[in-house]
Amino acid sequence: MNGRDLVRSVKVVGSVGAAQRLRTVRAAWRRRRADASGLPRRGAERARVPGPVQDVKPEPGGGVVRFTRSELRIVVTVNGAVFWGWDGADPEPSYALAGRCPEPDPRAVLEPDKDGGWRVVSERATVVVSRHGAIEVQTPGGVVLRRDLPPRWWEPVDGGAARWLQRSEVAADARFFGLGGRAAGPRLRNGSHRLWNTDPRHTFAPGDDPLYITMPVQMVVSDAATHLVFHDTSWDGTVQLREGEEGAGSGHDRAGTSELRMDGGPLRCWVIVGTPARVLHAWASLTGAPALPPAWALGHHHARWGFGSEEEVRRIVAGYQERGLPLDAIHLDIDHYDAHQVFTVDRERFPKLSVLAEELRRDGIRLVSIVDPAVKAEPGNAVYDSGLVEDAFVWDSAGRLVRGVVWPGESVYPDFTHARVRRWWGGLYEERLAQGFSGFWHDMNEPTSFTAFGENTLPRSARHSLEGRGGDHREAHNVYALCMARAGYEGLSELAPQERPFLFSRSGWAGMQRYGGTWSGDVATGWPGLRASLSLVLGLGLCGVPYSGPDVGGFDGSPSPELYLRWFQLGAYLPLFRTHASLRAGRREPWEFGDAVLEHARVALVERRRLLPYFLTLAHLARRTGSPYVRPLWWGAPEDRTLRDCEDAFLLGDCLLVAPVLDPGADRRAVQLPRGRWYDTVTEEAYEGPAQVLVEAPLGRIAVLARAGSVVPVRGDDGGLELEVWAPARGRIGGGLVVPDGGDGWDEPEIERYVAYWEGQRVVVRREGDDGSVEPSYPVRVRGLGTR
Ligand code: NBV
Repeated sequence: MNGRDLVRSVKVVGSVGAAQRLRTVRAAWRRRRADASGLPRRGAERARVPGPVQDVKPEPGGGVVRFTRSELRIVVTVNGAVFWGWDGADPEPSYALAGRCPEPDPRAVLEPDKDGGWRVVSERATVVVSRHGAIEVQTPGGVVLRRDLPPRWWEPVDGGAARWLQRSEVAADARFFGLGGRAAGPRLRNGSHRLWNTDPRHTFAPGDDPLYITMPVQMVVSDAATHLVFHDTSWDGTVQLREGEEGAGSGHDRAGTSELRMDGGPLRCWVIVGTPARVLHAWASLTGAPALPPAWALGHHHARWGFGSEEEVRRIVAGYQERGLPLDAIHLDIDHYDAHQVFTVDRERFPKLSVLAEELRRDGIRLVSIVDPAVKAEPGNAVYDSGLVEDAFVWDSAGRLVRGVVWPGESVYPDFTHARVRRWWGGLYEERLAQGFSGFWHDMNEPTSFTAFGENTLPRSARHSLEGRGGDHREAHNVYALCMARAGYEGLSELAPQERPFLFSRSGWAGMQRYGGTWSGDVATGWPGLRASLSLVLGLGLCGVPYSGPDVGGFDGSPSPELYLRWFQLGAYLPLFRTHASLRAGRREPWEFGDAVLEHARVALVERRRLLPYFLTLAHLARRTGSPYVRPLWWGAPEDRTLRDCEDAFLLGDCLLVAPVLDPGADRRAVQLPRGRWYDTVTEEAYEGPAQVLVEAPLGRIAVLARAGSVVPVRGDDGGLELEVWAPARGRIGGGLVVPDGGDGWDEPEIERYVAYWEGQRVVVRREGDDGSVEPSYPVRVRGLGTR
C-alpha cells in the first residue's frame, strides 16, 4: 500500500474513531501473522514444460494428447465451445459453470496433423496442437485466431500449488476486452491487469486497476473473427497485454500478446469462436443465463449512504413526488442497521420500517437493502450466535476464527464456499423480507477487511470449504462474492418463490450473472469517473454480466450541475439507473442543482420510464441469448476497425445508439455511426452510416439515435404498450422483437416478432406468427417519415 492509500484508509475508518483505528492495526498484524505461519513457504521450485508429444487417446469431442511431462485434454462441447486442460484438468469442478459441463460434440474428432502434431476439427473452430504443446485456434477457414505457446509451470520442490505461465499471440489487428470491471476501457490498455478482486480503498478513476470484479475472461476482436477465452482458475494472477502492430502491407506484422501468470490453480481454458452475439450466447449457455430483474429494477433508483432516518427517506420520496419525478426504488445503506450489524434495524431511527416499506410500495416504490457479509463478532448478535452454531465462519489454519474489521468493528466472515453455509445465509433474508425489502445490494464482499497495512482482505491462509474439497483464501478469494450472491439468490428463491429475486453485488466472478448484476462501486466524482462508468458497464457486458450501472453523480464530493446532469443522462440509458453517494458527499437529488438541471433530469427520467418496455425486452433477450443490453458500437460489425476503437458511445439493444456527453462544455459531439440509416430521436434528422457525424447535444439531452427500421416497445401515456417504429430506408425491411412482460414473476412471455416495410407511401408494421402476419395488437407510431 502506498502512502496515499494509507492516509485514505485511515481517513475512512477515522470517522468511526480511535478504537476502530486500533482494530485495523491489530487486524493487519493478525493477518500478517496468520500468513507467516499458515501459508506454505516459497522454497525451491522446479520449472517444467510439457516436452515432446508421446501418444494420444481419442475421446468423444476430442481426446487426450500425452507429452513426456504433461497431458492435454481437449473437448469440443455441443454449444460449440472448446475446452482444454493441462495436467489432467477437467472442466469440473468449476465455480463459473452453471451446473453440469455441456456434453461433448461427437462430430469433433482428434486426428493427426503435420509435423507430429494433432488437431480437433469442429464446426466453429479448429484446434491444432503442435508436437511440443503449442495450441492454435483457427477459424473453420484456417485463419489463426490465437496461438498459445507451450505452458510453463514452476512447482515447489516440497509440494503445493504450482505457478504457471501461458503466453498467447493474437492477430496484429486484435483488440482485447473484458477481464471483468475495468475503469479504463472498454478496450483494454497495454500493460498489466491483476486478477484479484480488490476494494481500491478510495474512489477510483480510469487509472485504477484492479477493482472489485476481476475475471480471467477476455474477448478478443479481430478482422477474422471474435473469440472469448476463459481461464478457469480463481487464483491470483496477472494478465499482461500488448496489442499488435500492423506493418502497413510490409508483411511485418507484430502479433498482439497476452501473457497470463497465475499463482496456482488448474491450467484449463475455454475458447469460443464466432460473432460477438454467438460467442456470448455460448458463454451464457456455459456459465448461466443472466438473472431477470423485476420491472421495477429497470426504473430509477435513489440511494445514499447517510439516509439517517425514516423521516429523511420520506422527505426524499416526497421531493420526487411533489415534483412529479418518476422513482421506483429507494436504497437503505449501512446506516439503517443497528450499530452497523447486518440483518438488523436501528429501531430508534427506523422504528416502523415495514410500515414505511408498505406505504412506499403502494406508491410503486420498492425498498432495497444493503447486505454486507461481515458479521459483528459479539455474543448476543443473533447472526453471530446462529453462525457459530452452524459453524458458518471462516477459520484460520490454526483453528481460530478469522477476524477482520469492518463497519461494526471486529467481524467474522461466512464461508460461502460451503453449501450448508449458503443455505443458512440465504435463510437470513427472511428478516429482510419481513422488513419489507424487495431488493438486495451486496457490498464489501471482495471480501474487505479494514487493515492499517497490507492487503485489505482476509489472510491468504484462511481456510475455506470450497465445496468440501478444502483449500485456502488464495483460491476462494475471487469467488467469495459469487458464492455470496448464490446464497442470497437461492435463499430468496425459496423464501419468495413467486418473485424474481433482485440482487446486485459489488464483487463477483465469472458466472455472477446467474444471480444478479453489479454496480460501479465507488467511482470518483469527475469527468474521468463518468467515462469509467461507461467502460465498466460495457466491459462487464462482454464478460456476460449485462445488468450494471454507476453511482450517478459519482460517489464522493459534489459534481458540478453540468457533470451531474451528463451523468444522469447517461445513467438513464444504462440497465441500473441509480443515484448514489457517500456519507460525506454533496447531495444527489435532481432538484439540488438548480431549476434547469431539474427540468433536464425530468426529461431523462420520463424518457427512461417511457423506454421501460424496451428495457424489459432487453432483459429477456439477455436471459435468452446472453447479449448484453449495452453493447459496443462494433457489436454487429466487429470487422470495422474504427468502431472497434470507439469507446464513447454504445448500442442499447439493436434499436438505439446512445452517445453520451463525456466532456464539459459540449453542446454537440462527433458520433461514429455503424452502417445504415440512423435518426436523431429528437429532431428526427436522418444520418447515413458508416460515417462520423456531428450531432446536437445541448445541455437538455444527449444524442440518442434510432436505427432505421427498428421497432421499439415503449410505454404509452395511458401506461399501455405502444410500438415506436422508425421508418426503414426505402426498399429495406426493418423489424424488431418485443417481449411483453408482466413486471415480475416467472411467466415466460412469448417473443413477438415485428416487421416494418414500405408499401407505397406508407410504412406497414406487421406481427409475424406461425400462420403468416397479423396487425399488431398495440398502437403503432411511425417516426422519421418527414426526413430528407
Ligand atoms: O456502505 C457504505 C458504502 C456504500 O455506500 C458504497 O456504495 C460501497 O461501495 N460502502 C461502499 C462502504 C464504504 C466504503 C468507503
